[in-house]
Amino acid sequence: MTKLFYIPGACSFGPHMALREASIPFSLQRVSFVDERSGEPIAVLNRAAREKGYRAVYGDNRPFREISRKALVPALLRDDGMLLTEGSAIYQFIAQAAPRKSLAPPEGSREYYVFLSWLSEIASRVHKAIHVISHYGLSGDIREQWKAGLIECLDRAADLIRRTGYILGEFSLVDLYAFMNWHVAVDVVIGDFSRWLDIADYFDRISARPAVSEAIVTEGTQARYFRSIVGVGR
Ligand SMILES: N[C@@H](CCC(=O)N[C@@H](CS)C(=O)NCC(=O)O)C(=O)O
Repeated sequence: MTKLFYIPGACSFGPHMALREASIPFSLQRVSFVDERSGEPIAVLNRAAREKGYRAVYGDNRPFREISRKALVPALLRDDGMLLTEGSAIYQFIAQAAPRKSLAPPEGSREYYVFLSWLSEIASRVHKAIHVISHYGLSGDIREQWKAGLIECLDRAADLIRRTGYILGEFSLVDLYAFMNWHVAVDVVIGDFSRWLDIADYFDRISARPAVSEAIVTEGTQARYFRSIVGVGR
């Protein structure tokens, strides 16, 4: 059975929601962290833990590197034994594995390339900005430049949502990828939601989807903020 390696509330949350949207049978394998030297569990992977040294583990404290050399989530072990990494590839795989669910535009269509373009942009401008700002403690001009790129991308997505209800005009996995990163961007980088209050109903619509609610409940407290950020802004 397909297996998703995940960290609660991390970027593996998007593929988790997507697998549920696609109704693909899957199991979840949690990845956690231990101190490199002592082997003691690390509760939160923050900058201090990174500086001390850590190891990602799964199951019975087995090194996650045995599964994926880069040791990052999401990592999706397919039924045929292939390990797929990188969120943008995983969303494409999930959409294509469930064609009747219409989670992406038809492969090869013009719209499909717009879908790919958004996946790539969210990965490289939004998620990467969150990553470098939060994990490497960027400050000053460099932080502002990453933040401006992230906001510019989300503003363009917001314009499309205002016009047509969803980023691609109808629901697709790009909305889940944006939904998740938008929350983390507000939480970690921007600090408040006021800039996008007029599209709060979009976040309500996404978080009310059964697949999304199930993923939030399954991942527990660390995923709860995916519901709360709009409320905080209101
Ligand atoms: N480019 C990768 C980024 C993956 C990534 O940074 N994953 C983070 C969680 S959001 C992770 O596994 N962090 C654990 C670590 O840094 O050791 C993607 O888009 O999937």
